[in-house]
Amino acid sequence: MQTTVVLPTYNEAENIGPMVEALLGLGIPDLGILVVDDASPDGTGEIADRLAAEHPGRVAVFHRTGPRGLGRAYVEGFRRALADGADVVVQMDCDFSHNPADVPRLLAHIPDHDLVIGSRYIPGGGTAEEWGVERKLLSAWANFYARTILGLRIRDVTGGFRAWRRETLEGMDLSRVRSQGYIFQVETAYICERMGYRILEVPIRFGERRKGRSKMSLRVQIEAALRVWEVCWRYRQVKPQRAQRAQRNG
Ligand SMILES: Nc1nc2c(ncn2[C@@H]2O[C@H](COP(=O)(O)OP(=O)(O)OP(=O)(O)O)[C@@H](O)[C@H]2O)c(=O)[nH]1
Ligand SMILES: [Mg+2]
Repeated sequence: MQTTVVLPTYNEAENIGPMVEALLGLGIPDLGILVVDDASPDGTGEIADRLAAEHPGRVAVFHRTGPRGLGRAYVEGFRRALADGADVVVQMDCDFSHNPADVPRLLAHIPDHDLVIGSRYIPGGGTAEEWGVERKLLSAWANFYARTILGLRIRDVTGGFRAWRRETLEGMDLSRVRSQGYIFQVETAYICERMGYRILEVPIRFGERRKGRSKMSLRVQIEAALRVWEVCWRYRQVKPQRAQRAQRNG
């Protein structure tokens, strides 16, 4: 089973090396890493190239040009991973907020599920201890807001630590994903649940970013909140695959 971890990076020069080493150090057979860098001004892309040279066949780098954005980077990264033969695609942040040691716990459930989510909002999960009350409330509120408007059962719809089966990403049709930024997480969770895929959440502790600066701003957060409504409208016709099949058959 070939597993590809897609790591989007924008100014993660101090984190990319330790993250790649930590992932390779897990000892997961057939694990590859695809770094998707958006021309980071801090030289993350060049560091990633050196890592790829040190670990041929295990680490690859995709240098995006043009407008940057988390959603854009993930869509193109997922496509590349599938084209290169991945059976399972893992997505995670590169700043150690997602603990690489949790990857095996996500992968353990992939044989019986179409999507496995590392979840902060189920018993046993949680957000960074370093966060103040304000930041914790903001994160929980954003998640509650999105899942309530969209009527989702998934508890953590805004997080970005997930393992996807190849068949799920193919069935969801990545070409319809429109999100350019952080709302990508909500959009893909929504499509997946609406289509009736088997989704499991496993608890994770989200940590504070280890090094570097945050790219999240108030403007980005407000934009994401408004985009939830757009996602709601865009996929109103999407029905579970099983229901569609049943309708066609009879
Ligand atoms: N390729 C690419 N990666 C991005 C972009 N924006 C963010 N990322 C990466 O996506 C992951 C999550 O972004 P973060 O900036 O950590 O977002 P966050 O966790 O909500 O906020 P902080 O940790 O507080 O910065 C990190 O690995 C980032 O480097 C982008 O425009 N392009
Ligand atoms: Mg982060």
